[in-house]
Amino acid sequence: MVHTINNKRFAVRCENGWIIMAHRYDGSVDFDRTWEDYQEGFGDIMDEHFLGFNKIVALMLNDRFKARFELTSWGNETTPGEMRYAQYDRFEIGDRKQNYTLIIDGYTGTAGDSMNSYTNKQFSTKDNDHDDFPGGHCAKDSFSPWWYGCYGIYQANLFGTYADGPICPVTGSYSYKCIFWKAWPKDQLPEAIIVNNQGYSFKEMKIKLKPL
Ligand SMILES: [Ca+2]
Repeated sequence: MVHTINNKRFAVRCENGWIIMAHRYDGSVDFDRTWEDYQEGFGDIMDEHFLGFNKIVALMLNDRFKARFELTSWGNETTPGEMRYAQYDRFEIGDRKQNYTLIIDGYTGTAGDSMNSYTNKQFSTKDNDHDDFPGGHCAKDSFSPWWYGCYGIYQANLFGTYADGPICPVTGSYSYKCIFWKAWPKDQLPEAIIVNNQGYSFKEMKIKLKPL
């Protein structure tokens, strides 16, 4: 249970002092949801869920946070799945008036830095377009909310479609529609679909926060 300085009380799931902000591992919860859903949060904190911006912003008012993105690959008959992470020493999310603008910096980790292009980007959902692309609507076109820039710099899409295996079944003129991370993994798919890892979809992803 968290009790913030602005008098909000809510339950969170913690792991070694890290608060789970988002968790996906079986596709049981749809992440292509509305702006209001992302404000309120959805899913069960013990299962797949997104904590919700109302709570995340309350946390941000309380403390300064670092963030850790954990990605687990599927593996195959001979190689087990592997967990790698990207940690950021600076992680801030602006309030509702700022459309939950992300500030992210200070990468260390093993998964590569696929978040650097998203700093200073506002959040978009299928019903609320705040991306940098005047001619399109990235969240709607990609079936996934995110802190979008424009099409040319897609690097990560962790709220994309959940695939039941490593190959993203969602196709179209642009890929990157499943749980995608540009920097990893490079060697687990046939050559034809590993370009920027756009055809890969992770088995599990977690975004966690810890006070500095
Ligand atoms: Ca747009």
